[in-house]
Amino acid sequence: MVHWTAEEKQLITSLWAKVDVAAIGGESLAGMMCVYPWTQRFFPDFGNLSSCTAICANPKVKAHGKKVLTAFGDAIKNLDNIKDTFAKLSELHWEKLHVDPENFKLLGQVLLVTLAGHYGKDFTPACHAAYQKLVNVVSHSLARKYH
Ligand code: HNI
Repeated sequence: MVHWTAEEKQLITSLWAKVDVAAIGGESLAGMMCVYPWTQRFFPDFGNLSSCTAICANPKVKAHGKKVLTAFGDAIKNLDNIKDTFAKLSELHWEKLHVDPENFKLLGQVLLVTLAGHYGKDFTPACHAAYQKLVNVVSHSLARKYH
């Protein structure tokens, strides 16, 4: 099980309190689809993904990004129990969606870059390290039910 120091918890929750979940979620998901275009194939019903401009303006991408980042918020509320929190989501991504878990890492990295871009001053090296650990744990937990 992961151990979080009091400082890490504090860094994560205090930045999270400032995060605009809809904006950052939409931008992160859109960023992943632009930078790693093969990830688009998981979203065949999302409409126009023909360019980065189209992806960034796509309302389905925005809405789904918000949903994904809301789930990150659930992880933050349950830092000591992320695995159980994501058990159902892990099953869904494996059994129904067939998302390769490598993609969880890609989204995690784009999320870090997006947070740095928006909250630069608050996104200190220590905060960055805590969030790197968080995205690693999230991607691990989502991959747990894979077999
Ligand atoms: Ni993901 C659906 C959370 C990464 C592809 N995903 C969800 C839902 C949540 C969610 C929440 C909605 C579930 C429901 O409807 O019950 N996804 C997360 C989280 C991550 C993540 C927290 C973090 C790394 N998902 C990814 C990645 C991909 C992905 C990296 C593909 C590249 N997810 C999907 C797809 C769906 C989905 C596809 C279904 C979308 C739809 O059509 O509604």
